[in-house]
Amino acid sequence: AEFERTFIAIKPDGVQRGLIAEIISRFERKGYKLVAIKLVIPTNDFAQKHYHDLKERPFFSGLCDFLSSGPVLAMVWEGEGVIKYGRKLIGATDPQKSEPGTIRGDLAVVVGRNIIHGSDGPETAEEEISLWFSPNELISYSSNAEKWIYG
Ligand code: DAT
Ligand code: MG
Repeated sequence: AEFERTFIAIKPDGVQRGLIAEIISRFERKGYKLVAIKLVIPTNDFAQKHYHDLKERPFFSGLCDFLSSGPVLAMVWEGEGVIKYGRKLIGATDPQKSEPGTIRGDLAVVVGRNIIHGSDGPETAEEEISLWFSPNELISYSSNAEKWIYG
């Protein structure tokens, strides 16, 4: 089956803190399918493109400096409702307000170092996937688990 896709990235703090496997496992065990993954150090220019919606905010330049400060694990995950539910797994933007059980709630403390990014809707998902990945990096394959996850 073909489901929606979302862009998920582990920011430099999550990579440096050794949280890659912990974070991937939460998406994987839920039943979502990984369709693209790569480790990249974005340029500051690229970070500004990624966060273009926030360019008027006071924290914009610090945010772009941070995102481009080290390796980012960029991923695309696929599944029914993955855009909205992925945000739920991630938790509120400010980890002080994220529920326990969410990625930010369990693993982060302050908003400026909240370890993970997830697309906030279908349009941004499409935009971010095409910013970070070329079409040939998106891998279409059928998962044997699918019939047990979706029935
Ligand atoms: P989200 O990452 O939950 O989609 P967002 O798109 O509003 O949140 O903001 C993008 C990132 O910018 C966020 O993950 C952390 C940073 N940020 C947001 N609000 C901030 C603030 N008030 N101070 C510092 N950084 C902030
Ligand atoms: Mg956002």
